[in-house]
Amino acid sequence: MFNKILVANRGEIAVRIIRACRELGLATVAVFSEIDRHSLHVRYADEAYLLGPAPSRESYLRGDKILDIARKCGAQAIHPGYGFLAERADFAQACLDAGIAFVGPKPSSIAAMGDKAVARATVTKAGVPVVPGTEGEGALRDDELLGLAPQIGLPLLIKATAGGGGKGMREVRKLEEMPGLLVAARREAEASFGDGNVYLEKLLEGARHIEIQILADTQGNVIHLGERECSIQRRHQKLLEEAPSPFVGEDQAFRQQMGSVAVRAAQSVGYVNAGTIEFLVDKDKNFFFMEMNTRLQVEHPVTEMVTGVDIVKEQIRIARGRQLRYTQDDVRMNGWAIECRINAEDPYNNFLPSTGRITHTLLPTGPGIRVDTGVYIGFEISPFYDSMISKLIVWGETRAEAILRMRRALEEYKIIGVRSNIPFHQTLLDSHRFMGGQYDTRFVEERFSMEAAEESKVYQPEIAAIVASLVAHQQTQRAAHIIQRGERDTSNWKWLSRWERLQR
Ligand code: MV4
Repeated sequence: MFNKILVANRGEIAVRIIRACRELGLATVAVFSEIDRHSLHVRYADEAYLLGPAPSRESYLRGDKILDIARKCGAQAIHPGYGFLAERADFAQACLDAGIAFVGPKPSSIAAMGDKAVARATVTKAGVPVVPGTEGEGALRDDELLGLAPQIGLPLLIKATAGGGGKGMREVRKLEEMPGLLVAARREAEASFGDGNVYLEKLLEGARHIEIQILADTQGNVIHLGERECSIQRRHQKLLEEAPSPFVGEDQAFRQQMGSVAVRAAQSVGYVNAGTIEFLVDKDKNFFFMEMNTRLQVEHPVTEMVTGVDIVKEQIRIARGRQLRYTQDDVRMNGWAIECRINAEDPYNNFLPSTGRITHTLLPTGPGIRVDTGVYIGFEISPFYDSMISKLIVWGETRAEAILRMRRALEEYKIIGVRSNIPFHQTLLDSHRFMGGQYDTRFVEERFSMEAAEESKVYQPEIAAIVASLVAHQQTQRAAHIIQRGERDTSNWKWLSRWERLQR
C-alpha cells in the first residue's frame, strides 16, 4: 500500500493525475525538465525534482533517473501518464524490481499488446475478431509476405509489428508495387522503433475508429465504460473525440457486444488497470480489433463525463490492490460529451506548429464545461514536446446540446500569443457531416476544408478589437461580461432545427 506517488509526466496529464492524488489524500512528487521548472505540474505537486535538459530523451524518458528520485524521496508508486514511459514494458518491470508500484498493467501485458502481431494472435485465440491478414507471432520474410498477399486480397496494408500511430504503414493497391512498399515500410519501422518487422492486414476502407475503455482490477474483475468515437483525426493525431459514438448511438445491443468483446481482449493478456481496445468499425457495424493502448489516454475525460467514473482515481485504487467500485451493471452512459484538443498550430497554414509565449488567455467556464490544461499566462510553447495547449471538454444532455455548448465554449476561449486550432474546431462543428455524425477516419483529410472559416476572416479586425478590450480589462469584473458577438450567437435556433432535420 502506498501513500506517495511520483508522476512521471508533464503538462495537463501530470496536473490531472496530481488532482486525483490530492482527492485520494496521497502525497505527490513531480519531475520536470529544465524548461518546465515553472510549470503547473511542478507548482501543484508537494515536491518536485529536476530531471535534466528539455529534450525528452534527457528528461522524461530517463527511467533510471526517475526511479532514483522515487527511491530517494520515498515515493512507493509511479504513474506514467501517457506517452514517454507509459508503454515501456522494461520501465514497468524496473519499477516492480525496485519495489515500486507501477500504476498501469503488468509488463507482460504491455509487451504482448506492444507487438501488434503478438496482440492479433493473442486476442484471436480468445475469439476476438481481427481484420483478415497474416497469422501467428513469428517474423515473416518478404517472399513469405508476397506469397500470402493474394490470399488476403487487395487492397491491403503493410503494418509494423512494433507500430501504432501509422508509422511504418503502407497501402498496397497493386501487387507489383508491394516489394518496394515492403522495403519502405521496413525502413520506416526500423528508423522509428528499431524493429523492421512487418505483417499484413486487409485494408478496411471508410471505417470508423471506435474504442472501448476498460477497467480491470487485480481480483480479476474486468468491466468496460462504453465507447469513444475517435474518427476525427489528421495524420494520426486525434483532434476531437466524443462519447458515446454517434454511429453506435441508441444501439445498446451493439454497444454491449463491442464492450464484451473488448473485455475478452483485455482478459486474453490478464490485463489489470485502465486500458483501451481500439476497433475499426465498417458501415455495416462489423468491428475488428486494431490494437490495445495499455495506458491512460488523452481522451479519457469524455468517458468520465458520461459515466461519472473518475478513471485516474480508479487506476490508483486498482494499483493499491482495491476491488473495482463498479460492476458492469452499475455503468450507465448519461448524456453526451465532446473533447476538442486545443493545439498550438495554425489551421490556416497546414496545421504548422506555432511556438511562443502565451501572453493572455481567457478560459471558457460555466455549466457542463471542463478544461484540462498545463499552460498559464507567461507559459512558453516550445518545440520540445507536443503542441497541445489544453483539452476542452463539454457535457450535454444530448449531442445537440453538447455541440451548442462546445460552440459557445470555443467562442469564449481566447488564447493570445500563439496561434491555435480553435478556428478548425469552429469550422468542424459547423459542418453538416459532423452535425449529422456522418464521418469516418478520412473525413478531415479528404472531405473537410477551412474555407468556410476563411470567409469569416473579414471579421478579424472586429475580433481583434474585442480581444484588445478583453486584455485591457482582464483584471476587472467587466472582462467577464464581454463576449464575442459572432453570427453564431444568434443563429443557434436556426442551426438546431437544421440539425434536427438532418437526424430524420
Ligand atoms: C487500418 C486501417 C484500415 N484497415 N487497418 C492507423 C494507425 C494504426 N493504429 C492503424 N491504422 C489503420 N489501420 C486496416 N486493416 C486504417 C487505419 C487508419 C486509421 C485508423 C484509426 C484512425 C485513423 C486512421 C487513419 C488512417 C488509417
